[in-house]
Amino acid sequence: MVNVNKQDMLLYVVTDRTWLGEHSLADQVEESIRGGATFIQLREKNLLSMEFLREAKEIKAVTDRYHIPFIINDDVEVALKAGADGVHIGQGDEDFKSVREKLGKGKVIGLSVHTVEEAIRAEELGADYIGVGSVFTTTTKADAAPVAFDTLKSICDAVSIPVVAIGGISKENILKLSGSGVDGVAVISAIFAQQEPLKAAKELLELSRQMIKGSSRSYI
Ligand code: TZP
Ligand code: MG
Repeated sequence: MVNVNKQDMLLYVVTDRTWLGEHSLADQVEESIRGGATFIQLREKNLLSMEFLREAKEIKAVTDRYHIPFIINDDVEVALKAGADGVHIGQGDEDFKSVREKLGKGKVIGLSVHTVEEAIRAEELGADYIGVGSVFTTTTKADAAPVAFDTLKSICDAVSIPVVAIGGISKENILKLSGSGVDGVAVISAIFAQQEPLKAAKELLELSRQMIKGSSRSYI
């Protein structure tokens, strides 16, 4: 049983193997956690199930050691078999209710939303948190639709579950999210495309803390 807190969203790290070089994903994930990552999502778009599962187990061994929540993008079967804390799904993925039935109540389901209506619906459905983006321009996800600051703010005002912003967030622009009400940032390239993921995570965590200060949403 895992409860997602707003603090877990501070530095939400989504994996990507594009920039690994000679490093292993598990090592880079560990570096990001040592730097301050508060949540890990394993995101694989091109792996076969067997390999995905093997990797999920490997990353889970790392997140377990540091007691960091660990979830899987899209694949409910892999999440269950690997003993992950849950899944993250998008609007076009498997139906929320069917995912909840398969996972059970004790697991985390994060849902991507782009509008206030989708956000309210996500909360009604029982999503544990929502991801909102793309808040800035990104090249990491080809079909990422932009979400304006005002929409992001309206979404944060409309729900009480944790909200994490995603898309093109870097140490250069993260403070532009101040005042939106988000509880943290989800990042890929700002960690995995960096020479030193540990250092990058450290800087981003500090900036994320600064960014959420003065947030209009109260901490429970
Ligand atoms: N969903 C919306 S934007 C995005 C995803 C998965 C990509 C985020 O990657 P980056 O490198 O942090 O822009
Ligand atoms: Mg998806």
